[in-house]
Amino acid sequence: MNERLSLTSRPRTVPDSVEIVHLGIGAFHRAHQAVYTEDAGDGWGICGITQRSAAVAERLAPQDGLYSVLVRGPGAASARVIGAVREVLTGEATVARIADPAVRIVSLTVTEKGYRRDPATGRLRLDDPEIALDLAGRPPRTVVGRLVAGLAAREAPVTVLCCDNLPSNGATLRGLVEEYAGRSGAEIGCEVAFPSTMVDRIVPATTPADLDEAERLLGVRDEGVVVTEPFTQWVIEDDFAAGRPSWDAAGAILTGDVAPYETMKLRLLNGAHSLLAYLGSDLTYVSDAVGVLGDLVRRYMDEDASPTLDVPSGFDLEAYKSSLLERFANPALRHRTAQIAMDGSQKLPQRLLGVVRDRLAAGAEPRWAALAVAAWMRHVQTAPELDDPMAGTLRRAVAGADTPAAVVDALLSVTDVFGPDLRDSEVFRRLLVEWLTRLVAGAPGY
Ligand code: CS2
Repeated sequence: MNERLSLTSRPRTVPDSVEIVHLGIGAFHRAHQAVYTEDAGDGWGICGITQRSAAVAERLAPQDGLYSVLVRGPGAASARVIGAVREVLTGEATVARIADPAVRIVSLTVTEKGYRRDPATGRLRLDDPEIALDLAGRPPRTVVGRLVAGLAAREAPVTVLCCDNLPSNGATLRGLVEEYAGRSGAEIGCEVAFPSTMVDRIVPATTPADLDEAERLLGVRDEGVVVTEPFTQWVIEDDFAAGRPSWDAAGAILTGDVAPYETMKLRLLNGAHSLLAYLGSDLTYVSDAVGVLGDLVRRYMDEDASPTLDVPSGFDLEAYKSSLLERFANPALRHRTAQIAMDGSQKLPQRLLGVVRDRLAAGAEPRWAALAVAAWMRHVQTAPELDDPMAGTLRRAVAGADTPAAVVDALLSVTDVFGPDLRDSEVFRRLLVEWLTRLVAGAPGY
């Protein structure tokens, strides 16, 4: 494949060893951490492990792990081939791969629901049937079960690097690992660091048109194309037990405290994304939705989210918010609102409900955040298929609720999402009922 590629699109390095095991080798990892790892230039190789389906392994194996990243900006598209992924395996391999002493980092992008945590408290869901089966002693199949078994089988120090959009993702994962290890009786003898990270790059699902575009640009057919935007950001807590690639040389920010970046990104980018996805659900793409709802997104950011943020010193918040709106408006990126709308129960707490809580505590009314939550409630009630791990609970809650107030009360009672504090907030309830009434009437009036 290499000789046919132009110099600029060839892999910069093709490592001959594996030091990173990555759980969840979907499009996001390949468009983000794998690119940083290659650009760091230290030759660290990645073993990617698929979580739910073998499709990525089947697509990448015949290509020797090589795949291309197609960048679609407002200008011309570009494509380059990444060589950092050296092995692609399926889930059963996880424990043995983590146990390998040559491995120094285990990173994860398994989506919010992959952790099987309680969305409101962040704690492991012991009533999750798969967690219960793992704890009962079968060879583990859950991410946390496999991670614990792998860590228990090692002696050499290792870093577990969570790259999902969860609050305090490193500490959260440490809590899940400790809880699971305690309950399963697993003994983790090696030193393990759990730094937190903030990851950012919009990565829509790849379409057949993306495969064709990459082929046109590269001159070779790649079945493993991932498509993304020009922007990329990675902020990492610099706390590693066994070294790391020079990700800083590739543009990552290594810092002592990720929290301010993480809260800002979750509440501004992801919060706005969810607002667009639920309120703009009749529009297929985010770029169309932001064309119609851009002013409202700006009001959510300015009036609700911004006052809750602890902005890192020297950081230009206004420029950041404007850049988000520009990124959302990128017409070349066919990012479907439906892709963002899935798994709302797992996303709402860190994206919108933290904003709601902080504004209520300050005596303010989080109008726009409440509108986004009301739009999610409408989605729960009316979506032809609700793609959410809590779909059963949510649909049962709204079955028979025949007024907006009844729907609001039924969903607020799902304390796994809202917690008892928001369930009992009169102000929040009133805002939700007002908005849902207007949404149902088809006259939102914002
Ligand atoms: C999106 C994110 O699908 C979603 O829920 O909000 O995947 C978003 O595109 C990324 O976090 C951007 O960094």
